[in-house]
Amino acid sequence: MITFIQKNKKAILLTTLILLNICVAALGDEVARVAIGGDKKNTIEIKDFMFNPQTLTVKAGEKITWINRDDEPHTVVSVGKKFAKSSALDTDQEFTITAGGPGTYEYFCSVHPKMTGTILVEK
Ligand SMILES: [Cu+2]
Repeated sequence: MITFIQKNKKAILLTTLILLNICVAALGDEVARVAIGGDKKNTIEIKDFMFNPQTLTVKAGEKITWINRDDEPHTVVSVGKKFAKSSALDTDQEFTITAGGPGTYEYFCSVHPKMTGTILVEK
């Protein structure tokens, strides 16, 4: 009888450990996904002479990154010079700013002024 209980306890302990392990593995996966998502979250792709997304909503203090996926050089220039402008971005080159206070920030590409985009900064 004692032996049976002990075996049973071992089985329960083992099952608990396995379940715990699965939980930790799942959690680790989730954390990794969030980290990747965090990186990509405020990214604006420049492709086919367009900023995508055209309007991006972020929170004050968050980072915003543009990445040029075209073979043409593009720039990011703030209307009214509300943030520093980029240099001419080559293919796959990135440009990052930190969002300022709440408001609407319009920008364009100085090489192709018809290319425009908007950043909405929330509190
Ligand atoms: Cu351009």
